[in-house]
Amino acid sequence: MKCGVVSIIGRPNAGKSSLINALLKTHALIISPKPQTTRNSVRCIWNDEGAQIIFTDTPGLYRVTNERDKLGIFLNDEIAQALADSDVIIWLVDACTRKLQPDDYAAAEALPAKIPVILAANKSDKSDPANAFRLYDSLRTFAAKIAVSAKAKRGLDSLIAALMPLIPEGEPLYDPDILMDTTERFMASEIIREKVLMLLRDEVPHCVAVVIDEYKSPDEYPGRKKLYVRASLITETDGQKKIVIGSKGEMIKRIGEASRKSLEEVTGHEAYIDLWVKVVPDWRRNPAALRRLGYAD
Ligand SMILES: Nc1nc2c(ncn2[C@@H]2O[C@H](COP(=O)(O)OP(=O)(O)OP(=O)(O)O)[C@@H](O)[C@H]2O)c(=O)[nH]1
Ligand SMILES: [Mg+2]
Repeated sequence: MKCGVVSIIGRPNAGKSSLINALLKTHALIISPKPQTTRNSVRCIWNDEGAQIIFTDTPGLYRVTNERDKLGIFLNDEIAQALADSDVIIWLVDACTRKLQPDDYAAAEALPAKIPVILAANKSDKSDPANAFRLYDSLRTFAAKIAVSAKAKRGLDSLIAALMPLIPEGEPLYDPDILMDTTERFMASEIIREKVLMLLRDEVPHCVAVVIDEYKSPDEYPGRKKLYVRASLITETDGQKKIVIGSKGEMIKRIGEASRKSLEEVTGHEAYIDLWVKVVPDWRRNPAALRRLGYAD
């Protein structure tokens, strides 16, 4: 048997979470057109007869420019930890890239020297990746270069084939029935955050965190017919709170409705979701608040 950990890193919006969903043929991870969707590194488990690959999703590469940006520091810690724990790294870039950015040079330097790196160019359904390959090739050597499309499900077998020789021998770390190394509560909070990203505009979603206050599943409480979730949406200001609630509560109702549908699909239970909106001033800069919101190790 082979078993190894493969971290996927790259700029925000490159399609890292989408690629893992495509590889696992599920919608396990939340995705959105807005950058900085992913905030925690999450392990997802891929199995076939001879191998288990643990794909670690990471937040988009992010440059902290202000020491008070404690959420940004946490995102970077998540990436650094994932890199350190990897057997192989996939650097996922956008096939449409026309010019390297300062972040790309910083990423090339942050990659550990001893771990093999595969360059994967995503969104190859939109653009020929030849130019992106040429640009990133100038930054370092790669174990392989693969064109993929998470959306069109292209290049996935080639990516697995390129990974396989780099995966060490070893027994599986996870039971083959396990899809993700997270809790149902975490998944529920991510589903709600995905709807916040989908339905709210501009900067507002980035100022929102979700806390699950109560989670009662029929799996644990057989007397219950429905899954009950009570969650708080945390904003930084009163103005954001008003936007999240919307006029006559219309926005929070839409977020709740969309979350309920996704949660029912994922858990297979009828669900009831009770959403509250609370202000925690400046939570993204407040280490104690970040700890309570799950953005701390
Ligand atoms: N055309 C096209 N769009 C894609 C592809 N893969 C992902 N996308 C879109 O790109 C956007 C970002 O996808 P995500 O998977 O959230 O990207 P990410 O790299 O995880 O982003 P962060 O978590 O913010 O770092 C979404 O709107 C996806 O639908 C692809 O292969 N082709
Ligand atoms: Mg993501």
